[in-house]
Order: sequence, then C-alpha cells, then structure tokens
Amino acid sequence: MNDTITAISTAQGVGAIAIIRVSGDSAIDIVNKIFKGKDLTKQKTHTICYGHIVDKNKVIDEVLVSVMRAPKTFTKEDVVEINTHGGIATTNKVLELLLLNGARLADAGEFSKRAFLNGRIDLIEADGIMNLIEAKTQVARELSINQLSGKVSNLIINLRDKLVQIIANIEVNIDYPEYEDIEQLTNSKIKNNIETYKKQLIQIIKEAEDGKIITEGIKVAIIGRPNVGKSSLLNNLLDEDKAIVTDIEGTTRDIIEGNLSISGVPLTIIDTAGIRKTDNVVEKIGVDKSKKQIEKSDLVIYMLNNNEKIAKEDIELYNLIKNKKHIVVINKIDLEKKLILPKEIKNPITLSILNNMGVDKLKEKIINMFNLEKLSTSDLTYLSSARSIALLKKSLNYIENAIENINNNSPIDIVEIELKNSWEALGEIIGQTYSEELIDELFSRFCLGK
Ligand SMILES: Nc1nc2c(ncn2[C@@H]2O[C@H](COP(=O)(O)OP(=O)(O)OP(=O)(O)O)[C@@H](O)[C@H]2O)c(=O)[nH]1
Ligand SMILES: [Mg+2]
Repeated sequence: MNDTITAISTAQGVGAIAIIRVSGDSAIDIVNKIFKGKDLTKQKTHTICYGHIVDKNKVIDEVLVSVMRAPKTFTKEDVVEINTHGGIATTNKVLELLLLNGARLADAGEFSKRAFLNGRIDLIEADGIMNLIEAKTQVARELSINQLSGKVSNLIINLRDKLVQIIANIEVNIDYPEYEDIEQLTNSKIKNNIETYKKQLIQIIKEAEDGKIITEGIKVAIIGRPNVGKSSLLNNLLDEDKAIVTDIEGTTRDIIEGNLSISGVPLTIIDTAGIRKTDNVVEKIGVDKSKKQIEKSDLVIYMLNNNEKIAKEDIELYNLIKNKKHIVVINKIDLEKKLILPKEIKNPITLSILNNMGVDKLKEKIINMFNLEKLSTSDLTYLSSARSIALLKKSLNYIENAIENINNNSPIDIVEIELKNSWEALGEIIGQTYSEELIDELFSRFCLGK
C-alpha cells in the first residue's frame, strides 16, 4: 500500500484559484475528513463537488473538489484535486489540514514518479511533461507535446523491435541449428541488417540533437579582445542598451546575458570581458570567466577589429575556440582597414555595428549553421534530453562493436552480446531497465506538485 501524498500544484502566490492535489489509497478519505458538502467517499469517479474546507467547524475556504478514482488518473491511484481560492495563506492552511489528517507532503516530481512506476508514462513522456512546463517558444511546446503523447517513445519502441528481430533470429540459429525453415543468418546478411539499423539510429541521434536545441536553446558566447565591439553586438541583437559600451578597454568585467528567439529557437547571448593579459584583479576574474564561457557555449562568435593589426592574443584566443562551433566576425569596417587576417582564420562576416551593418548576415549564418529554418517546420518527433542522447550514443557504440566483430569474423554469439547491450541502452531511455537512484534523480528535477 502506498502512502498518500499531497502538494500545491499551482504556482505559489496570489491568484484567483489554486489547486492542491492529493494522490494515494486514502486520498478520498483524507479530503472527506476536512470537507463539508456531499460525502466524497460515495461519489462516482471523475465528479466535481461544491463545498467547504473546514477546520473542525470553522470554514477555511469555499472550494470545488474533483474526485478521480484509480486507475484512470495521472498517477493511476485515487486522486483528489481541491480548487481553492488562490493565495498563500489559504492554500497553506488547506495543505496543513491535509497533512494533519494523514497525507504526506510530496517530494518534487513525486506525482510524475508514481505515474511512471505505475506504468502510466515512460521516461520520455515524463521528460515531455517537464519540457512542456518549461517551454518558452511555440516550437518547444509542440516538441514537448509530441514527447508527452508517446509519439516520440514509439521511435524507440520501433527501434528496439527491429533489434529484437535480429537478436531472435540469431538465437534461433544458435539454439536450433536443425530448424531448416528458419532462415540461417550468415555474417554478411546480419551485417546488412545491422548497417541499415545503424543508419536509422544515427538519424535519430541527429534529430535528438536538434530537439535539444529546441528545448534548451543555443548558448552563444561573444569572445574577443577588449574594445572590439562585443557589448555593442549584444545590445544590437537584443535591441536594448543592456551592456555598458565605452571606448575604454576592459569596460565589461562580468558576464552579461540576454535572450532572443530566432526562428522560434531561444538563443542566450553571452557578452564577456575582453580577453587580454591584465594585472587588474577584477578584470582578471572577468577574463577567466570569459574563458569558461567558451567551454559552456554551443557557439562562439569570435570578434576582431578591422581597425587594429592582429595581435598575439587574437591568435591565442582563436586557438582556444577553433575546435568549437564558431563564427568569425570582423567589426568596425567603417574604419580604416589595418587588420590582415591570418590564413588559418577563414570565412569572416564583416560588420559595422555602429552603422547596423552586417548583423542580419550574422543571424542568417546562425540560422544556417543550426538548421533553424528546417527545425521550426519539421514534424518535431524528436527526443531532446541530454540523457537520451547519451544513451542513444551508447547504443550506437555497441552496434559499431557488433559490426567490427562481424568484420573480424568473430563467433556470432559475441556479436549477439553487443546487440543485446545496444538493445538495453535503448530500454534505459524509456525506463525499461532502470535503477532506483536514477529514477529519484530524474524526477527530483520536477517542480513540487507535478
Ligand atoms: N567605428 C566603430 N566603432 C564601434 C563599432 N562597434 C563598436 N564601436 C565602438 O567601440 C567601442 C568599444 O565597444 P564595446 O562594445 O564596448 O567593446 P567591447 O568589445 O565590449 O569591449 P570590452 O568590454 O572592453 O571588452 C565603443 O566606443 C563603441 O562605440 C563599429 O562598428 N564602428
Ligand atoms: Mg564589453
């Protein structure tokens, strides 16, 4: 028997109404103890009753109570939702009464965790709930609803199915070599099947990386020496004077962030302190922070000044970013050209932020680099969490091992082990094989009452 949990499911604060959710075997009994109106224990499932929440005989609030009996509920347990008037004092008082009468305060994400453990949702669908709550753009919302509805889970279920067919065929061949009506798999035949399968897996990984961009957005760091115009670019992109711009080198000392959306994809633009050797303690901290931003970002905009000769620091900085996704921009083309671009730095976009020239070209380049135009028009049946992507890649790794074993003419049962490992990694994505800690970890990211 599960204990009965409760939490305030709406955002805490002043509002017209708030919802307090109760789930578990005693949900209806517990609410019935503090409810004055119809006897809730006698109500049919999925009905709403009008009444009052009372503390002994004192009325706490006028409410509507929804009674939903297992199993057709979010958690597959008995669920009661109390619609109270919004406001911190009322909701907290009702919550307190529920706790006094036998409910336990739910952990963050515990309702969703129960939905998962009771087989109502899988882990991709759980991710979908979380992503939907957090979606900031319409594209992210659409992707999340596809995850929530099970459409994305089917991708994995179908992949696993294909793999199981190959595994089953191998097993029959090993265990029943005398069965002649079952196709005898040769190494070359398996190889073809596995190669086709591998292609599909790679495609899903590619799309999942697009999905990650849609839900999490793209982190863009603007990096360059002092005074090249980084803060000017941030302000131009955001269309506001967010960062201080002066002609003094080392103006920006801390990280400044702003958000904008391009083709429905959220971009976080990070303006950093100009990177140079400095003895100033504050500026030095800023420079170190800038270098850390390079690591964290998905895209680096590397900025040079058209009006200055290339410096040793420019080259050092370029070496730091050249293996990351990056765009080279040359700013201040309205001024005399003193910059001679070294051969290794290629395809620059030229800008004069002061005259608002070239920024559109930069945006276009970002759209092309991340395929943003295509993303917002595709059917958005993508995985998107870093966890799923890591597991897809793990699964792909095993497939690659299997192909290598086939090429080396290893015994077929060695190949089969790799295929089974690959199948298990896919199972972890939907939560078919999971450990208790992982589940706790995953659901603790949820907000309270979800
Ligand atoms: N002529 C010209 N000046 C520019 C242009 N863009 C920026 N500036 C000027 O260059 C100076 C430095 O600009 P910032 O945006 O503060 O440069 P920064 O890279 O953020 O500098 P730090 O914060 O010190 O690293 C300011 O005086 C800007 O007005 C441009 O396209 N042309
Ligand atoms: Mg600056």
